[in-house]
Amino acid sequence: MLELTTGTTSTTPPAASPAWTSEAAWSLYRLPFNDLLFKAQSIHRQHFDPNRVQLSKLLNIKTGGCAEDCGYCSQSSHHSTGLPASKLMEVEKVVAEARKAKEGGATRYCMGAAWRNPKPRDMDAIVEMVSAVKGLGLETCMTLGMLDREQSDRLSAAGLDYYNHNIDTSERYYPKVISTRNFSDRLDTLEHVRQSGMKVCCGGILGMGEEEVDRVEMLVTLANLPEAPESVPINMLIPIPGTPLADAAPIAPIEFIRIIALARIMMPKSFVRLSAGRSAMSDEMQALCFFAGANSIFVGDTLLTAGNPENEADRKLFGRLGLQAL
Ligand code: SAM
Ligand code: DTB
Ligand code: SF4
Repeated sequence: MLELTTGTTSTTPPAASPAWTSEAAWSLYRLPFNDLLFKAQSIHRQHFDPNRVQLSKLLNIKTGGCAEDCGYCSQSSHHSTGLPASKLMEVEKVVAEARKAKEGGATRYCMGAAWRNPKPRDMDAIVEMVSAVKGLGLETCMTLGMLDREQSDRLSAAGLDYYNHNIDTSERYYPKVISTRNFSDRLDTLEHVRQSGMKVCCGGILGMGEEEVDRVEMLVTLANLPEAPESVPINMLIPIPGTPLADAAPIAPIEFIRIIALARIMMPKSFVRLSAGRSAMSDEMQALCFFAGANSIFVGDTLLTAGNPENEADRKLFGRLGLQAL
């Protein structure tokens, strides 16, 4: 093999970004808490304004009746959660809601549908939603389940900025949470999204009964994707009565904060979103998450089906911490 290291004729491929090993990630995770947070905050400051937080708003454009059996989800038809299923929302209604979100300070609008994957008959309406919401001057994001390459190309051409598709947990723990698809199905869709030129929003949920090592492994998978996701939502399970995970033991706040810090260190340029579960967090826990490098949240009192802090509570929290919207 030719190993030319100088000049312009080198045949050595350019160095790939360093891969994260499980060992390296675990060593960081186990650092004394102060060392871990200091490191995360130092890295955060190299890439972001530490006092600015990006605001996203969610809208459920199609509720309930989902064919998948995700153990955490209120919208799966496999669980009895009492949530009535609805049809796909009309485009005008979506645009009206997006306009309100913009007035409320959100810069990204994320539309979610309780689907295993979009059907061909849904695509025209979806594409219209993307163009109309983008026309308001908002960044657009959708989360519609699995996509084939043709669908991701169509969404990208319509101007969709981000696609959210979470890996949720480690590959090892995945079958304990979902049986109707594989971890690798998730990775396939993420690849289609990338190949179509969209930005990737991908993270997971903590507090589903997984072990600490599963949380670290989830981050190793994310950080080792060919390109790290631009947006990494870290959700704390909102236990939903009627789902298999309704009685899962809650995660200890310090363990949650450690994962936020690790995500910041392993994916230094990504937005790390403190996502579902903020209603069950104290101001102090959220403050430590921001210190550990979280720099994005969902705003508004509803996520998809579950609650989120009122705008007024977030306004007060931002005031107390001296945070500003990005
Ligand atoms: N059907 C699409 C899918 O699964 O990709 C989009 C909607 S799904 C509700 C989006 C994400 O929300 C899930 O991947 C999961 O990470 C998160 N989520 C759903 N229910 C949750 C809950 N009860 N607590 C915390 N996060 C939840
Ligand atoms: C993500 O990681 N969290 C959001 C968004 N992506 C789509 C969804 C949270 C859902 C919380 C439960 C609910 O509202 O039903
Ligand atoms: Fe369906 Fe998504 Fe809920 Fe899973 S998380 S049941 S795919 S809506």
